[in-house]
Amino acid sequence: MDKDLMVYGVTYPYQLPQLAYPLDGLEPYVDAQTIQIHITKHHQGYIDKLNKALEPHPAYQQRTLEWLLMHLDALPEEIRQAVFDNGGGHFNHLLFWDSMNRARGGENLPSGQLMQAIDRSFGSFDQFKKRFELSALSHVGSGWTWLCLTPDGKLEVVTTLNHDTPLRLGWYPLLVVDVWEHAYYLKYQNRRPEFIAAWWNLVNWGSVTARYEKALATFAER
Ligand code: MN3
Repeated sequence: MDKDLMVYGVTYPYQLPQLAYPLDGLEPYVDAQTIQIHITKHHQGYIDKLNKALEPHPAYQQRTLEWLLMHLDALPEEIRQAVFDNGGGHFNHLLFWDSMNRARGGENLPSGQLMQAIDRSFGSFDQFKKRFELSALSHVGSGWTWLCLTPDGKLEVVTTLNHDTPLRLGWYPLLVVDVWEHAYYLKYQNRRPEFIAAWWNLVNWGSVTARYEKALATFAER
C-alpha cells in the first residue's frame, strides 16, 4: 500500500461525531430509540474500548484510525484484535452516520459525476441498487454493505463481516449501511429487506459525492 486512505483522519482519544440530524431526524424510516441506543450504547462502547486498548500505546495514539485499520499486521499482538473490532466499529459507524441525512420527501438520487460513475460501473442506478441489496440481504450474520471506489477508478459493492472494512482492500469507502441486527431490530425485527428499502430514503448523496471527489483526488495523487 503506497498511500494511506484518509476519510476522517481522526486520532486518539476518539469521540462521537456531531450528527447532522437530531435523534428523531431519520423518522419514520429509522426510529429515534434505535438511533439513541445505537449511538450512546453501541458506538460509544466501541470508542471506549478502542481508547482503552490504545491507552498504554502512545506510539499508536498519533496514528490515524485509517492507518491503524490498514496496518493491523504491524500492531502489537495484544491490541490487534481490539483495534480490528473497535477501531472498525468506530470507523464504520462514523461513515454510517455520515451516509444518512434527515428524512425528506421525494425521490432521493445521486447526481452529476457520481451518477455517471454508477451508470458506468453497474449499468444503471437500479442495477446498482439491486446489487447493493443482494449483497446486504444475502449476508449471513453481522456486517456492513459498502459502495467503494477502487484504485482503478471503478465503483464496487462489497459486504464485510462483523467490523471489517474495505480499507484493507485498498478501496476508498463512499457509502455504508449497518446490517447488524441492532441497526433495525426494534422497528423491523427480522425484516432486514424492509429496513434496507426504507434506508434508501435517508442516503445523503451529497456526502457520498464529496467522498467520491476526495477518493478520486486521493487515487490521482498516487
Ligand atoms: Mn452498529
